[in-house]
Amino acid sequence: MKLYSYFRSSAAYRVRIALNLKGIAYETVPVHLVKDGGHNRRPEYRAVNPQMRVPALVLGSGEVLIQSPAIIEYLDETQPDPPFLPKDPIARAKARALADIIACDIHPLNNTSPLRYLKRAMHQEQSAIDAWYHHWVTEGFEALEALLEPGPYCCGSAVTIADIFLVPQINNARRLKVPLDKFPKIVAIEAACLALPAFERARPENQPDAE
Ligand SMILES: N[C@@H](CCC(=O)N[C@@H](CS)C(=O)NCC(=O)O)C(=O)O
Repeated sequence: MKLYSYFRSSAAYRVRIALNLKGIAYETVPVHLVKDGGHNRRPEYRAVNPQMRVPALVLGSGEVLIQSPAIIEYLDETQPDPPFLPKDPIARAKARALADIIACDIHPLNNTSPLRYLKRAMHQEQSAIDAWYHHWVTEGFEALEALLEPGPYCCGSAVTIADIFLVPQINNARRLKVPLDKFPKIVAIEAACLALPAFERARPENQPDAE
């Protein structure tokens, strides 16, 4: 498999963790999201993913999958071991809800394109953009902190999609200097996950395109 990725992309980070947890070997194809206005906007990459975002996963068959939640579900469906969701339907819905807080309610507001739009089209100062970023991460993390069950992982003793989505979002929050002292459960889960080789190998600084 080939993963179009950018070391700092949290959506690509999710898929790197998922591939590592499943023990699937893949080749990284770096797509720089900042240089020259973003290499993701070049026609070569647009031909891979018309949405011009990373990640995109190219399967052995040549089929291209986009959108990290869809890719992660595909991996879990085609290679069920280890499972990314608990067996019990209520527990599954809860794990999905934690992942959705990040994927649907935090990440889209703080992604490269919306932040760039705030700056260039809406003429916002960097301080206002930083405040926007901090606000949505803090609000989302407050909800997560209240919902998290006793660890070591988001949903108890096994890693689930909630951890796969949470760890990259914490990395982003740290990079953008969001204070995390109000979130001891989130920080403890991050430490537990990063102690696992699948998470460690997926870290931005361990990628071939890391700067
Ligand atoms: N919902 C998508 C989000 C993908 C996404 O927005 N990726 C960002 C990096 S984290 C990106 O490629 N941004 C480039 C841009 O917006 O120009 C997913 O989960 O795959």
